[in-house]
Amino acid sequence: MALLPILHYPDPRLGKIAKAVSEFDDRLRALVANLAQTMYDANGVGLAATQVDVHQRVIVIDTSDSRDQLQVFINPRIIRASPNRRLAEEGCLSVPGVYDEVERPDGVTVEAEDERGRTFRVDAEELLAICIQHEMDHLTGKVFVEYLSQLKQTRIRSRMRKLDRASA
Ligand code: K1U
Ligand code: ZN
Repeated sequence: MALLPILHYPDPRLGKIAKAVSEFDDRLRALVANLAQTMYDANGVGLAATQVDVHQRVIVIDTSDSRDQLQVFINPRIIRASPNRRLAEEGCLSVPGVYDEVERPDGVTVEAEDERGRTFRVDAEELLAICIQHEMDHLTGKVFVEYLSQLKQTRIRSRMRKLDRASA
């Protein structure tokens, strides 16, 4: 297993659209293992392949307190979204140190494949529902700060560029 470098906003590679996975092979399973290790190492609750510059529709999530309930979603699609929306605080490993509120449906049903290509469905609420939607946005090139005002986005971009220059 390996730790993968996480891209930082506003890196243009975060804007790429991921392609559907068609081969459920050892290479895919190695990517999933590396994504999971990278997420746990960074203390995140989710990670999308886009964030490590791999443009395939793969996400990993673990919202458990015990950090031993990994969920893997390959080619995820939302088949039901609640009409009720909720504002909740989000963060992102690609935008370290930035937290802000985003409004999203408060529940979703997601269909996806697992690492062996088997289709399953999950009814998600609360943090899991937020996290699935946030990670699926990454797969279409969208970072959560793009829901915020232009003023906030400009400030965040400038702050992130300074941070990345300081750590270079
Ligand atoms: O970078 C990512 O996409 C992972 C991200 C997932 C996420 C967390 C919370 C709301 C939406 C999406 C994180 O893991 S951010 C760090 C974190 O652990 C966290 C931040 C805010 C609330 C709960 C957890
Ligand atoms: Zn994110």
